[in-house]
Amino acid sequence: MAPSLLSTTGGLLILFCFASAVRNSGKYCPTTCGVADYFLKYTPGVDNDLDELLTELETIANLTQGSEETIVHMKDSAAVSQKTQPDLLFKKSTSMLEDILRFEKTIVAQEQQIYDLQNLISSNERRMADLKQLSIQLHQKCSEPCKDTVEIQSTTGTDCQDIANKGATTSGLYYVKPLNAKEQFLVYCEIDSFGRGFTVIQRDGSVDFNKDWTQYKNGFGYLSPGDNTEFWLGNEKIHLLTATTTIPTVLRIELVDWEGNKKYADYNMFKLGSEADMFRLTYGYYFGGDAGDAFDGFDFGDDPSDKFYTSHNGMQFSTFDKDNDKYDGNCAQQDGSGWWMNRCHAAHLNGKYYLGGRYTEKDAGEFGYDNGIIWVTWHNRWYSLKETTMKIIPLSRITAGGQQAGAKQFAGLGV
Ligand SMILES: [Ca+2]
Repeated sequence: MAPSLLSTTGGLLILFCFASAVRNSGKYCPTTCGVADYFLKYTPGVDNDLDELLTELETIANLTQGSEETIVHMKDSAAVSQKTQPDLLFKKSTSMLEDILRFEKTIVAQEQQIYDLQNLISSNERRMADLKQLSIQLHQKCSEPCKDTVEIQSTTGTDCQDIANKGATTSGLYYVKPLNAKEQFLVYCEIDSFGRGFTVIQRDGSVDFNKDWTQYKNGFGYLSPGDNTEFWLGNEKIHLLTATTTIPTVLRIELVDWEGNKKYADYNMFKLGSEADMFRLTYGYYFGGDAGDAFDGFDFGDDPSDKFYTSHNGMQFSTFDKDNDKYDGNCAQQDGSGWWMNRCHAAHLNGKYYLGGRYTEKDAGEFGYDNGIIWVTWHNRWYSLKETTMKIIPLSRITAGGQQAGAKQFAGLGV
């Protein structure tokens, strides 16, 4: 009996754990649907366990019946023996009476066991009914369309500065439609108290940025009104946002390390080429910041050509499935990211996330190259930054309120 009872109870405990997880997980309907399916798959198993319990109870009941018949038979035999041969069978009948007492005790114990088992069955049946009810509720919930509670602001414009110029003062999600764009698309606008509207094009942290050409072209990850999710806006959109503007665009890069320090670097006249030109990165010049100019390359001391071959201005975009770098091998594949690879990099903001920051060649997988989230003019190539943000703003607005104001405004991912 015991193993069957244990497995039944254990199975129910697992089910209840999942039931509470559903409630806690809240808003993501697909997960809830998955749990409902799980319940339905599990129900026949629990039903089988209950059937087995019933069968075993019947067996015990039969055994008890048999014992009772034996006792009656023994009592009769003792009576007959005492009548016919009282002297010879006296000792034997005494022993038989002791056996009868033992049997009677066994029967009482078995009846108690049956009573307990019946209680357990009733309890299991109640729990099954509860589970069925829960399953029905989940089904109803999952058949409703998933409600999107994300708030999208109503102001639209060619970019976030245009939206701020129209009076928007709240950071959040907005639709923008740059001059040559065929359709509008969603962006996160960071609007500060100086009326500056930054269009955020990248937020990186723990999410895997090892994606293919098409994903980098169209964008991936999630935009959120609270700016606490990670994403790549998409090369095509970044191209549209920067290609047709009459005022030069400043790219602001913001970095956070594992000690919580924040630094930034600005590049003026930032543009992304079209897909025909492999989304080539160009900028006019380093516009300042306290993180240093890693886009200009870095002299690692390995080779005199280090700086030349790790600069990024003028590089085309590479992904593991589209190698446009200046290296015999495939930088994007070896470093697990899409980026404006040279041979390969001094800045690598779509790199791999390393908890705590410091990592080694051994940590870096099969290739063993520096594949972290790197800005080498601040921390060396074996230190992976905790968070990065890339955002753009027209040059005419960047200095409003002072250069440092933008850096102070930067709140971080809040994790
Ligand atoms: Ca190559």
